[in-house]
Amino acid sequence: MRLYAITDRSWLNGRPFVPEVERVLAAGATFLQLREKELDQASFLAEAKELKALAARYRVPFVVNDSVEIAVRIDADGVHVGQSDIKGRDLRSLLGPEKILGVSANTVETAVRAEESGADYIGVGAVFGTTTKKDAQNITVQQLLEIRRAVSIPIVAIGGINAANIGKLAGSGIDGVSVISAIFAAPDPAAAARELRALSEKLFGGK
Ligand code: TZP
Ligand code: MG
Repeated sequence: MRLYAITDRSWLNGRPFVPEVERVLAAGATFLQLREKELDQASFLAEAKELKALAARYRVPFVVNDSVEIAVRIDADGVHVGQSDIKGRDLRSLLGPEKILGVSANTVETAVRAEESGADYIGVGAVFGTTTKKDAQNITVQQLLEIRRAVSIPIVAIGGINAANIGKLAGSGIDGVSVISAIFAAPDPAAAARELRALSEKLFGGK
């Protein structure tokens, strides 16, 4: 979970998508999520298949955002869902016991419920200001600590994390960071990923 990269082609300014993702994997991303809010379903499906094969070559787990149906259909390693994607469904049953289930949670209550429902990890944020997700609610490092104490599954922090502010998460007990724009909007996404991976290892690797 140390450097969890989430795709968002809108930050790439037309630069080719799959080659950039491959460079980010080669540079040390440890987890990959396809999250493309603007793609139609057919394109999302095609891209998901392509990234699944790519991530497998780098031995990095690959999950798709939002849709457990697509995750199952392409036999992804798993799915990452937000609270609004759950809708009272038993996603663990739909996904099967071996797959990765990630859930976004930014309160103790939703985090505990996610763990009880079979989540393998939770994503918590936004820990810093972000423009990537317009409706992201900010949480404090104190709230992050409270969530850390309430669950025992791995936690990745998300939201506005970059090389300049990642140090503020030291001591929060997280397992790693989840990053979109600090990687994909960087002039050199691979270099950004390399730097973030090194920082994340230093800050969160000693547990
Ligand atoms: N969930 C909470 S904040 C966020 C998501 C998907 C956006 C993270 O993107 P960035 O660019 O790393 O701030
Ligand atoms: Mg969602």
